[in-house]
Amino acid sequence: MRRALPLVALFCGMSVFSAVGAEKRPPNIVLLYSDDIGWGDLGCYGSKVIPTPNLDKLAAQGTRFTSGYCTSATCTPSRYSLLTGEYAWRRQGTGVLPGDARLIIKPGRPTMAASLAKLGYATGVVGKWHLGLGAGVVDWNQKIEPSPNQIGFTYSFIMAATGDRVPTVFVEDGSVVGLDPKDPIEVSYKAGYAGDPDLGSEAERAKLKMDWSHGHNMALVNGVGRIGWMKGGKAAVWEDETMGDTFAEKACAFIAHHKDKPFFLYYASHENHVPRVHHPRYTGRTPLGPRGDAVVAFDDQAGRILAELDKHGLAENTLVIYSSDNGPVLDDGYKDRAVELNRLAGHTPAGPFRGGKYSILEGGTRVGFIARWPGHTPVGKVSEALISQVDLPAVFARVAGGDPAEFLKLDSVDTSAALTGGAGRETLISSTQANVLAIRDARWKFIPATGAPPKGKQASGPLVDLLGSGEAQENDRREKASPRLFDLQTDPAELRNVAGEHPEIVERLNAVLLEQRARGVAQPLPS
Ligand code: NG6
Ligand code: CA
Repeated sequence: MRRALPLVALFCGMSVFSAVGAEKRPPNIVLLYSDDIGWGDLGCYGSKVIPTPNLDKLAAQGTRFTSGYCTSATCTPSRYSLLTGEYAWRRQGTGVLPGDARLIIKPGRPTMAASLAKLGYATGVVGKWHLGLGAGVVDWNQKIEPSPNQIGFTYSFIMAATGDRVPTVFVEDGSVVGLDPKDPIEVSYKAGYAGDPDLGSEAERAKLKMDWSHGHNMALVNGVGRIGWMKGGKAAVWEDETMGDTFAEKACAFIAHHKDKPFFLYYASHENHVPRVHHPRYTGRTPLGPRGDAVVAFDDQAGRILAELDKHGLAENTLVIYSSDNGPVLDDGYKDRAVELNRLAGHTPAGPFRGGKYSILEGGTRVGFIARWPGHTPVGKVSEALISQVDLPAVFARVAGGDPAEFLKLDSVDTSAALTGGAGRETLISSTQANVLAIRDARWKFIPATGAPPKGKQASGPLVDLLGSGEAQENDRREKASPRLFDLQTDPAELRNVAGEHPEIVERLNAVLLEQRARGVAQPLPS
């Protein structure tokens, strides 16, 4: 299916890509996607206590964006937008999914992977999926369809949802890996199974490898409590400690296998989502405990994948993008001491921003965003261009020599020029799972009032806010009662609401937001 079309012709009007010659094969694309890793967690974004040499090197060899965004402050909606080019808040049923949810992207819809597969790319996803599987009730003992393989991926090696949700098994091309047919798997999000331990009891909790702090008291797997219940499938159950190595190996094998034709690899690491149970070789690599050590594990995985590109001489003709699915969180349901150790080390995982995972403040969606494409991305540049992950389906179609029109009809903007040193978006919308929306332009950010009653105290700064103290929560409630406008240039932490001083800017941004909302909010998913 390799095309012989002159790429230069397809890039007509896009002089930024004129260096791509007619005979040269289209670039490979590798998307390194982390989970819950914040803007401030990487060395190249200012972390002093987490060593991330591989990501730092990637940034030094390419361009590091300071206004790169996921679309939502949680996983499923961000990944939905990333793959479809449509904001998740336009659709119902795109919030954080249980592990037995049906696939929310209907086969036949345009996806980032399908558009590249049509151009002849091998398209692989390795890692955390969290977009559902199957068409209703999944039988984990049969071939599961639809899976990523029915929406554009030619290869998939995934976990269904998250590390803290059952089923705790890998699924490769629709089949559970290592399943013993004599020990079938059952999964339930309604009730436990006979013989399940009571993870609410002190005696059982004392035996856990990592105790839970909220939720995560249902199934017991590998000494860790999870969300949902599971029975059987013992031989297929993953080991949290080796999961990162398994994913990195599968990703490298995919690259090696497809080195002779264009490929797209979506590497969706589980790091540093809870439970943060990583390989013991990472223990103590940071003063932050499992949360910080898991960021080191992610950097290592990225390093292995980048080394695999080098090994096959592929780095020159590969666009590598790094980003994260949502901002950072400290206590996300397990007692891994993240709150205490971050406080002690003075580490600010959301960098200079306030809020984190789940929040409409910048810390929720403004994440690390790095692009390296030798000969195209300016080397060692720091770019302020606005770029959103919802753009990537269009951007990837463009750089692969395809037509991004199917994504431009939705919410993608072709920001490929930003990769080569040019401008990005004019405005960008971010959201929370509860469909709270915010809009920003180069300078200003507007968050409409969400109607909560005003009470509580004043703001206390970024770190305290992320820690979710009672004070910060009170303040949050109070803030939400009025429309908020922040000058991100002078006030990146969003501490000073200047809506009253700039009614014309509020009006302008609100008009764009209303126009966008008028195109659809919380509609049913295409059935
Ligand atoms: C929450 C979980 C949290 C995490 C999150 C999804 C509890 C108490 N909290 O409901 O641990 O799993 O969902 O994270 O169970 S995400 O990054 O996949 O969106
Ligand atoms: Ca996440």
